[in-house]
Amino acid sequence: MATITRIPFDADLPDFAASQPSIPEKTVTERRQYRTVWISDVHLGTRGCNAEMLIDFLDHVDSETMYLVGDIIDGWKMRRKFYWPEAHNDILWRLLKRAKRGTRMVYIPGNHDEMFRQFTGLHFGGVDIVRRAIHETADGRRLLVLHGDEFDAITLSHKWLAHLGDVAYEFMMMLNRWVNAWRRTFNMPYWSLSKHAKAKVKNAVEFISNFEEIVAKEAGSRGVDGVVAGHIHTADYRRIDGIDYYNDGDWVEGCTALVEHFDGRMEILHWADEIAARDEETPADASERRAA
Ligand SMILES: [Mn+2]
Repeated sequence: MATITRIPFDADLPDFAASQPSIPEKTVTERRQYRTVWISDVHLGTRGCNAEMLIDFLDHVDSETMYLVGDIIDGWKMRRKFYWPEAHNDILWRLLKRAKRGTRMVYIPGNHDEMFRQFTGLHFGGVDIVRRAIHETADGRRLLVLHGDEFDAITLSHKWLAHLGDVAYEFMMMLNRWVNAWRRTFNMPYWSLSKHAKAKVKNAVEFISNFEEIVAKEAGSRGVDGVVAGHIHTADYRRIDGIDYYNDGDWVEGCTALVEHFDGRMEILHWADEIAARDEETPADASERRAA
């Protein structure tokens, strides 16, 4: 008589509820709570992505609502060369976990993850995918939230040119990694090369300020009080013609997030500085560093 072999259907298939990230979640006694968090330009799937820094951020910060303001996954780079270390999986795991824990997650795909734009209006794993959003702050301001490539004429009409810029940018990010690997050897804090380079190059400065003004003007014409964008990898707050312009920066070089406190006050968090400050707070760490 034939015996029936029971196939353990789900025994060896990992499922999200039971899975764990390769870098375990830090047990932080109390995560910093914010009303809202905005991050963008993470560029998962590229070497430029500062995954460890973002993982640290996600393990220390929580919010009622979180906006992923585009370029979270870099589909352009992935098409050229597949690169997907475990730490990048860990970030997706943490974002999905957040949705599961009850954070309202809103994903606004950018130009590097435009393949997700076709899913606009859908809801996946607790994450809403939208093209743009209106966020109402605790102090009653209405903010238009979008990625920002909509206003980048170069990106739209000459995609090849944007890709060329991408190669130069990639080279700069490689230098950034070398500089920082070297700095780490000497226990020096993280330093953003292109942040300093951008501030020195006149064209880059002009490009950034043009972008900011165009985005603010567009938001103003739509009757909102302000705008939150990403895309140009430059965290900033400016009041332009009565419109609040915010940019949440990136997790490639600047490692910044935009947060809203429970009273509606907005703040840009520079996570490298936060880590440095945290390290200084622990005397044990400091003495260890001195001894090294
Ligand atoms: Mn972008």
